[in-house]
Amino acid sequence: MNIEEFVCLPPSSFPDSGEVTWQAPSNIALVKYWGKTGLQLPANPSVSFTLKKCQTQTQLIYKRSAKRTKLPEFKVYFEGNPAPEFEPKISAFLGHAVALQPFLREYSIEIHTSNTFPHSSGIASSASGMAALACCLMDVEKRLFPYTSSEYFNKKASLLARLGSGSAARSIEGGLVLWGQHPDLKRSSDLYGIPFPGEIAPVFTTYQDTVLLVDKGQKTVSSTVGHGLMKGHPYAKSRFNQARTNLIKLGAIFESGDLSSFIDLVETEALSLHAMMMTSSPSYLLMKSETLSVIERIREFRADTGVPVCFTLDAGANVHVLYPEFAADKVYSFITDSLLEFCVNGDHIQDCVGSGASKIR
Ligand code: 2P0
Repeated sequence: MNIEEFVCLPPSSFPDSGEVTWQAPSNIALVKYWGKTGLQLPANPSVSFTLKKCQTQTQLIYKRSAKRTKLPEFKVYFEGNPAPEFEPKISAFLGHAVALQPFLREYSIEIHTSNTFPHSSGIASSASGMAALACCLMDVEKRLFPYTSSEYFNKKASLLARLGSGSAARSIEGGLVLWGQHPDLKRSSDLYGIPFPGEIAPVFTTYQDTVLLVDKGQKTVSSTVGHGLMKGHPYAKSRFNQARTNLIKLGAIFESGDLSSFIDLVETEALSLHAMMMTSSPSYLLMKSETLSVIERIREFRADTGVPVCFTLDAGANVHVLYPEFAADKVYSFITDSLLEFCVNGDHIQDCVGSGASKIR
């Protein structure tokens, strides 16, 4: 589909007011999106696990305005308090949304949002936050156009979320989500995320992710700036090709359930992402010494015990420890005994694969 096909026609009538609440999860990429073009289009396709516990819940209250405006008037509240610091990002997001949902110009809106994970945890909430808001907007669209199919709802919610934050495109669907066009993967699109096409071995449907909070500080370089530094990066072309190749390899691994190949590929992706940061101009480092200590301990434990545990990294210092459910007891003892000492106050989040965005009311 082209983006033009997602533009709403004028509805036959406008409700005076309404409210809706959705929650959407965070996700952790296995093949990383790093570098973009145009309007939040990815330079390479990516795939992620949808998470279950790290969620944003958003209530949207909408009222018909006295006059049509260029952008809907809006107010944002975070955990019950006015949150003007979110306004620039939401204003930019709504600017994109009105182009696809012109009916929004008829309304003023209130956005009340909160996270299930602590906001000072260093876990990015842009993916879950933009996905939850996009689902609320799609819910209003469905009220105006009741024949909207659930497939169209999800695709357009993902597309809207992507315009707010690229990785948010992968926070609508559950399980393993593919975002970005690949010639060998049917129905893949740069515009929105879809459930990963192909067979998925059962082991990957209940995978565990313990997020180790080794650093809760503000990142020195934002992801948006980091993506921008891939323009003119000396290794960009090789990196985008590596990601495309890894995606196809991972598709075969999803089918076979080969955990040792999974571990090798996922760790290579994580370190390749950070290698791009370290070789950008200007160069920068988001890993901390604790990040490296955790990685070394995971590799030692795996070599000593044969337990199939591995790590991945987001654009930050925190470590996602990934392992199959059958190894959960052994890995959790290892985490408690050997890894929590590197976390701020021992803080960590115990998460696993989840089922995607859902309507609360
Ligand atoms: C990802 N990350 O695939 C990659 C890997 C973090 C590490 O996309 O500028 O918040 O809003 O598109 O999506 C984080 O960047 O950046 C990210 P924008 P986003 O998840």
